[in-house]
Amino acid sequence: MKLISLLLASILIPLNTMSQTPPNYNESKVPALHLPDPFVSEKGKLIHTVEDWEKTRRPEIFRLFESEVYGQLPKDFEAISFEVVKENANPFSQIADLEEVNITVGRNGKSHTIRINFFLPKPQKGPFPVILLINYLPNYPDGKLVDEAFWPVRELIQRGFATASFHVETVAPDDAKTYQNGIISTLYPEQIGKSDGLKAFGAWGWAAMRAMDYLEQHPRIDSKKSVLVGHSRTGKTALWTSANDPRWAITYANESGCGGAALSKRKFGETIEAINTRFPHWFADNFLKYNGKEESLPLDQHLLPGLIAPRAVYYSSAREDRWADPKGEYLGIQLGSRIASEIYGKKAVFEKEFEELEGPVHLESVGYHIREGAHDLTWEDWRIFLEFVEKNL
Ligand code: GTR
Repeated sequence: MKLISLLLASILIPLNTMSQTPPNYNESKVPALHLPDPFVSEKGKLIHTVEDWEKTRRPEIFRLFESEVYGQLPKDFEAISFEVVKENANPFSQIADLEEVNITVGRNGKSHTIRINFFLPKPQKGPFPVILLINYLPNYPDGKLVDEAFWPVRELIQRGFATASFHVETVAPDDAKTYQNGIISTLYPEQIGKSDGLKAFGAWGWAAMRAMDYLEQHPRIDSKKSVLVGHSRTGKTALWTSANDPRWAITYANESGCGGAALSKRKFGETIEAINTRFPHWFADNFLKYNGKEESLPLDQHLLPGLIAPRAVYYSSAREDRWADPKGEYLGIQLGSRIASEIYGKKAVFEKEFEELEGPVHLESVGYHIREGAHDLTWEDWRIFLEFVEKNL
């Protein structure tokens, strides 16, 4: 009996969180929420207009996320070049052209190369809208192209999208010991050791920006119609990327949970301490200050969609993915969409409470769905999200 319950515990709780406080999955134990007001500046000024938002409040919130949560995402470099190589067979040669692109970036006499795999519908010339997926799955490293369930290239091409993906390992390895062995030590070594320095999420976001540099100059791409997609850890990354880079028209974070869509102060499922312990290379070192002290965070994730507004933001959850806190993810977009509606005048009010949701909510520039099942980016997620894209791109 004891053995069975031990086994069960190790299935339900990721192993290295077991030494910490067990995760809370009980709604009645969620603390009362005291969330910072997006519409009051640090000096107490009420924020009503686009100008007040963009000149005063947005920069304050951006700096807080940069210093306390994600760390810096440096924008400077000296040289960038693109080289199309041919290393793999095109698995979709009937319907798409494939470009395997090496993007080489130079700074301070050093350079680093990342790879994107890029499919364009054929025989049409375009220009096409484009969807970039940030991939991290270990079994689909760069160059090995696609897992069709996670990245449904065929369906995207058939619907008239060009689509690209890069793997995070070509930028900054997803590993606490080796994450600096990519662009961080090569291009931005001065960031190492800073409490708000560049970490893995910033590095992956930087790579999404370099992919956009390529897409933007591509004659067959309409980069004004661009969509950035990430799942889970790369959903968190996608949100921070779009907060830094206004070139993305739509940003989609699937099941991005703690440090992404979900409110940290709810302490439901994965907590700041749990994520910082298992993944110390993801967030700025300053984020460690909030381990077990979510109430002292001077922000929460409901402020993140506002950094992307008035561009579109989409979240989704899976019912069984309680570790990512589906209700906290919904609240993140429900509260976060207030910038789109109250500052930018979009029809972006989520009227239903989480418990009342019956189907996807697709509003002007913001949307959300929850599906049955476990943590994953599935075709069902893509299919519902694409309905939103068709309305909002
Ligand atoms: C989990 C982690 C989450 C999420 C997820 C993923 O183990 O706790 O924050 O990022 O991994 O990326 O698959």
